[in-house]
Amino acid sequence: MKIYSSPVAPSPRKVIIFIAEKGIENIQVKNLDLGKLEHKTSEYKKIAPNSRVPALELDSGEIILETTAICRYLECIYPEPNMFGSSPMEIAQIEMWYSRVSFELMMPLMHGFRHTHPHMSQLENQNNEFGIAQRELAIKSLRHYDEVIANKDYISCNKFTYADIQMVTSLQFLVRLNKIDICDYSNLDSYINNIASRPSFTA
Ligand SMILES: N[C@@H](CCC(=O)N[C@@H](CS)C(=O)NCC(=O)O)C(=O)O
Repeated sequence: MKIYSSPVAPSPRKVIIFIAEKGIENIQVKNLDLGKLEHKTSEYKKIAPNSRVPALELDSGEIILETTAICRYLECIYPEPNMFGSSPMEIAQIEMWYSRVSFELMMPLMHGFRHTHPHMSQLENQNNEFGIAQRELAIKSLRHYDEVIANKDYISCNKFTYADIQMVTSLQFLVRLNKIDICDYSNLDSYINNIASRPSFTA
């Protein structure tokens, strides 16, 4: 198998962390330079018509796009360690936290960055006013999640799951790009440092 990735991009990083947590060894990493628009070439568009990373290419030549779809596929093939839940309640809890973190925390942070940061002007049809409003929403959400994560090591099920990968990679990447200091959210800061000390996060 081959994973199309990019070293600084948070979406493929989630897959790289997931692969490391699972100890999967038969996936070759092919890095693209997004700054040089290597993901916009006609060659890569044959693999990912939406010009996004990650993309997983199977040995059969079949392609899977979307971070979570790729991780779910890998979880089916390599079930241990389990990261999407085992019991019906665990599966629901992890999905719930993954979705909540994505929509309440990651989305406003992402729009705040994509719509205001000068580096994103070549990739995004920017709307500065929208970006500033999203950044304000993100700050409210950070305050809320700082309380949610107080006295918890993991966001869901008292164990490391895909929801933690989503939460920590998003926060690590997007908070500073919104010129927000994570030290102002001490519970989130401790949580991130704890999760990021896992070997998979330096893979
Ligand atoms: N929903 C997609 C998002 C993928 C995505 O947006 N990837 C970014 C890198 S983190 C990308 O390829 N950006 C290129 C661009 O915006 O042109 C997923 O979860 O895989």
